[in-house]
Amino acid sequence: LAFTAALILLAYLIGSVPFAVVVSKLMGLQDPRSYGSKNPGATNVLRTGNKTAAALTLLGDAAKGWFAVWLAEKLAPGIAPWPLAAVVVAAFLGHLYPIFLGFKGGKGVATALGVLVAIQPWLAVATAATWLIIAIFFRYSSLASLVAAFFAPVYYVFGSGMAWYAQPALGVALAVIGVLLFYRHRANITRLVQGTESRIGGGKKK
Ligand code: NKO
Repeated sequence: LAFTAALILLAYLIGSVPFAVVVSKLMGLQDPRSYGSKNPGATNVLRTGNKTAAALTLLGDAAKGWFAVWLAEKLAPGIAPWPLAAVVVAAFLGHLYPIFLGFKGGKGVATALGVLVAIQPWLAVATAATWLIIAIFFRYSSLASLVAAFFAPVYYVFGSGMAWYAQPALGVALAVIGVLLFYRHRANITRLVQGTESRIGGGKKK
């Protein structure tokens, strides 16, 4: 049990590494918590116009989610579904409430994508494709994230009935992540409803 607790804590610490802030600092950009949506995430870093920095943020925040889950499975081969689900949620919570940023973190989209890759690569592909389609059609990163967060648990459940080997515990973990993702986007939801949300590609497109 102490070992499981250590794995969960480790996942939380890995999830806590804020790549938006780290990448911005390394590349000499402003702290993403000081402009735009003030969110330490890939979308907000893109608002500087630096696509490389945004891509590295996305890559880093996703990679840490994948790595946290992969490491737990490596350190505890055959880890049971519920402890693994706790590891998954802990990595995600690390990004939302990072110990390294006074517990004020991001919205968890990229990190959620990373844990999906670790859980089931095809689920990650389907969810990322959903994000991309909404982003291309509507040009709102937040809306794309919300739609993807809604569908990821749905895909998991339906996928399990077909080919994917699904665990109820991981389905619950994805639903919890989805709910938290909506909660973290509440200001975005208000802006979407009011029509004041900023679109991808900068500028106020009509
Ligand atoms: O600054 O408030 P903002 O406008 O920046 O940002 C809103 C945005 C915050 O998220 C990010 C990360 C962007 C990542 C883009 C690629 C993600 C593709 C896959 C989505 C996976 C969804 C998670 C499923 C959860 C179960 O939203």
